[in-house]
Amino acid sequence: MTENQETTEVSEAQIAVHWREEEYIQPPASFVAQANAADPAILERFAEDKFPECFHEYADLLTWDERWHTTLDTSNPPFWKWFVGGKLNASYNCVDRHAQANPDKTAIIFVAELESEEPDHISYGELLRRVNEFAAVLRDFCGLKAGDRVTLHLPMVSELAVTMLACARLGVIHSQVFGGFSGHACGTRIADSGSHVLITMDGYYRAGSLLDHKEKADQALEQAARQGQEVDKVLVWRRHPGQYASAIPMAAGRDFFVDDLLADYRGVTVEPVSMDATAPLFLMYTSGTTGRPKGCQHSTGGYLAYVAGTSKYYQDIHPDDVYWCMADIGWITGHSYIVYGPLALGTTTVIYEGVPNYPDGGRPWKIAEQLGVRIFHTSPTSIRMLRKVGPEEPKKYTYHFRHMTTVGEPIEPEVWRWYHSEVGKGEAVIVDTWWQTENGGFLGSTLPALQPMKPGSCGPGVLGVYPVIYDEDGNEVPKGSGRAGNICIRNPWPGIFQTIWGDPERFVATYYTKYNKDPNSTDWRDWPYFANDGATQAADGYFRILGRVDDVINVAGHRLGTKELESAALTVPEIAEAAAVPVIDDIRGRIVEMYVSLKPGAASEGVEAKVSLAIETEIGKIARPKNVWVVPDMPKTRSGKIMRRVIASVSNFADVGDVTTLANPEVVEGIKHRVQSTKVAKGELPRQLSEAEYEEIAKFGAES
Ligand code: 6R9
Repeated sequence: MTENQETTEVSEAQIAVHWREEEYIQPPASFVAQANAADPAILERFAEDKFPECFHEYADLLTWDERWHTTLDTSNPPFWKWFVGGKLNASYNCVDRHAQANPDKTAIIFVAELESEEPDHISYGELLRRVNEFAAVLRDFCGLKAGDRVTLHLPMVSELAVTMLACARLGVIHSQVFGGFSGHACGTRIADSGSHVLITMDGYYRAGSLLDHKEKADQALEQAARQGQEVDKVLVWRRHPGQYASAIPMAAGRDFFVDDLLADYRGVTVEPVSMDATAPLFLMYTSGTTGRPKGCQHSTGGYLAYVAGTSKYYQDIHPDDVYWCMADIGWITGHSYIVYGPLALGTTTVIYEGVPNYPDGGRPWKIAEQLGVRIFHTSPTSIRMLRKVGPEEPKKYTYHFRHMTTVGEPIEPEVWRWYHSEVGKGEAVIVDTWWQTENGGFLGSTLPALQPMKPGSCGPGVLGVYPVIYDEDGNEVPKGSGRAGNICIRNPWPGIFQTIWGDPERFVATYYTKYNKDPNSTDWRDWPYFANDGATQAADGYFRILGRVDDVINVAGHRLGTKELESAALTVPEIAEAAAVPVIDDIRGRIVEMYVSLKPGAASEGVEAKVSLAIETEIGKIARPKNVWVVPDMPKTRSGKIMRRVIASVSNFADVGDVTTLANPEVVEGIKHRVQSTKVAKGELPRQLSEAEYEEIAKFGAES
């Protein structure tokens, strides 16, 4: 590692960054007046010299059976332990204590996709009853106990939250696999976690139809068995108790309807098991660019404290709010900011079953109006989609958001402004929250009443989290330098995952080895967390996330971030979504190719030229795309992230790989046909890719 920061050589981590500075936007006075974090003294309380004790403020939001004796134990780096000696139960904290204080208050509002089904308001008292009874099934019928793992493969229904909380009540480690994932993907995760019980549902509504979900359970069990894992019991919730939505028969002695089982456990109560703060609460699998999915293991005390604290200060949740996060509980965002954070604070959280545009692009705003939602949380991809299918829809409804969140990928300033002015009606603050499955909760965000918004930037590190940007050699990239590098977190925080389930070496190698200063040190300062994201930091300390470090296109030695290319494309008014991918080029190494989709009704005439010009103007000639493909829809993951590796493969005539986990696998063939036949006609014939090139394309911007 070199001390010299004035090096004239451009290192690998330094991406040419062409972002323009955006303007600040101040929160409305009405927001500031009521915000949970309105006094700047909070920044002092979480200043670096107060670390790690500053996090007592988060832990004190919870009810502990026993208080911790050590806030942060660093004796076995980087396996940090938070609140050691403390004991608590997550289900008690999310349910019992609110049910005792306020039994009739609504905990969950379940909104079915079909509008003919009335929203189900579940009070804290009712939730407590449901959680107890299902915990009794898990304990007495399934024989589950603290430390066992259970795989959940559930859609967006209130039963998912009940199941998670029932597991937590027993100290059983839940591993929810996103409902949209295949049986195969579920089976792999069953095997990896060593689950003997699978909890699923017969069917659920998506885009207007009742999908058969139970069929995936049978596929999952076959796959798990191939990997040596036998499952003894499959518990099947029924979307409509008493009816069966699946064509797949129930296997006698193995598959059980939950509503049948519950009949034997009416009114049974289960004492919450007092768990060590460091006991695992759940696993959440995330996919990296290579290798098998990583089971991120999250702790009980540190995690719950962290999501409660960040929900309070960053989501500005008050107990009397109706709060709606439109993510899926099958992703970390849903675990932290639909279930655990909001319920720990005793608020009302909305669970919506379906797609945002069913039956039309006004549905979210209609739900918001009906339920009186004040805090709304979603992703750039949903915002772009809703802007595309219903730009005028928000105006038609009389909801009033006070606070809005964006999470999951960088948001283009153009899209941010639509979110702010149209969805938020100029009345709501926005937090752009940067974090990862591994992190438990937010890492980068503005504190909404105290730090102004800046479109496209997530803001500074959150309270008690100290990010830094390093170049490839571990030199700090100074703020305001205009250079990008690898964003790291200098210190541990309570929400950080404990390990990768069953693979501690990979945990260390993926996140800590790169910037570790001394493998023998037990000082956390020697163990920065490497987030695997690229970023820049403006002079004001705000970070702008460029995406995964491998989302970079190197054109003749100029490293271009996909996000800046896409942002430039989005300045063209007709464009709804844009994705940049590399094409192997013998002269320039890589060249940029753009895929764009249009807003409804927008004329496609001349769009290619406009996109090229926008990129040339915003970034430079070097970035000018070889082709701009106008496509009806981008291939996307179920969590809405554009699968750049799929279109990159199309552009390079490489195998598109497994597309079964896509939300819309059907779009791929059409895109492929159009792009490749046009290229052949233009004489842009492919050449054989080398193995390394092939791998680069096949994993370009890989997400899942
Ligand atoms: C919470 C979540 C993590 C990756 C992360 C980064 C990207 C998330 C972002 C963002 C820019 C934001 N990401 N939030 N990029 N701005 N506000 O999304 O977790 O599914 O694990 O994804 O998403 O690249 O590394 P996960």
